[in-house]
Amino acid sequence: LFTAIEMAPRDPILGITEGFNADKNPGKTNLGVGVYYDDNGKVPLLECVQKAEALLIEKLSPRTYLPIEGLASYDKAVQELVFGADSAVVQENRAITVQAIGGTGALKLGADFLKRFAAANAQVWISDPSWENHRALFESAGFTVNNYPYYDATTRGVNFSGMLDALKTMASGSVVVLHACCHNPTGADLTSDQWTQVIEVVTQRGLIPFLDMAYQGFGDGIDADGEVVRRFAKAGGPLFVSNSFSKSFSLYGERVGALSIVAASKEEAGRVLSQLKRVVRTNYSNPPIHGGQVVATTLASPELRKLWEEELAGMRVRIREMRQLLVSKLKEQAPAHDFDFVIKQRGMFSYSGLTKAQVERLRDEFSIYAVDTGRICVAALNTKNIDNVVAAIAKVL
Ligand code: PLP
Ligand code: TYF
Repeated sequence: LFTAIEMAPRDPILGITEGFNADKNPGKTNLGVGVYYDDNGKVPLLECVQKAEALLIEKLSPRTYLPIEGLASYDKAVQELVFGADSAVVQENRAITVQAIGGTGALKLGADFLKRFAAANAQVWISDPSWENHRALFESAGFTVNNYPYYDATTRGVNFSGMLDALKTMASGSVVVLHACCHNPTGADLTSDQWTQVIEVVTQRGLIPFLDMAYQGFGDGIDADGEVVRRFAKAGGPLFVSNSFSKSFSLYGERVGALSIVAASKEEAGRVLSQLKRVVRTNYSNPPIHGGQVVATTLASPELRKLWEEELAGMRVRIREMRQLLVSKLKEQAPAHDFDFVIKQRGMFSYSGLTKAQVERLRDEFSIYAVDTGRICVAALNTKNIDNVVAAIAKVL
């Protein structure tokens, strides 16, 4: 059975961490994986999470199976966070939400569901470039996956006309994966005006929007980042939304995410949910309990929710400060190069413009790890490592 099995390629991003872990240089820096580190280079354990966990320990409840769709209080909290408590889709019970194993699990549930129920010839479109796993997830569900133009290396922004033209040529019923905010890997987001045009074309052409929101709160704020989802929901279904609390609650290893689907009526939503539960059941039966409880407890308590919002704002602001600092220090050390675009980018990442050869030199000569595409995780920069990183970048430019 195993003799002919070939070695699978490493995940291009998670593979970097393997290399980083093996590096013996004490001054090493990992700007590869999308994880938020605090100014001391540590992954934070948020205070709201600690308090929610203390409350859960006080109660010490048995670990029964959760319902297939997850914790009801969690699903409700997710809906309100993603769509807004007063939104029509929530009020009219047209949105259904199931807890998922991280944002990845949510995407996989959506992909499996769509493979079953979308038109047999429906194809999937993802941005060029996109998070590596988007293609793999939809392909593994059986879809043909195409790219629509997205990043323009010359302007270091979005090739919006290219994107819009591509949307206009897609067959009705195509699935379009869109990053709701904080585009991974480029950091380049659409403007509000551009979203208006995208929503118009998607609606007119009968495309199926699949919004992936893994970084709500890291762009301009929780509500500001969720605005795109609300606007799509207003435009009418069908709509798929995957969201993740890995980054916004710093709960990476707990695997907390959700998939929400907007249908045309309460009755339709009920049928959709029944089929989605079937997808869950045949994959993992029902989700794990702890992470969902932590998030639900935090969001349900006014005090803990306020604390979460403050802590998330703290992460967002620190990343912005690192963007500013990176640019101002690079201005001193590499004045011939313009890095002002880094300030305009949103979320954890920057498509830095560094070439593969430059990334290799950063790694081999300076133990600084980035993605081959030049993507760096700005959220891994801090006041202690930034001088070292800037000096190294200036040397390899
Ligand atoms: N979607 C995007 C765009 C991401 O960057 C990530 C990052 O991990 C995910 C989905 C997956 O989220 P999770 O880590 O919660 O599975
Ligand atoms: O893009 C990133 O770095 C994060 C983390 O297979 C990640 O989204 C990377 C690769 C992967 C899963 C998560």
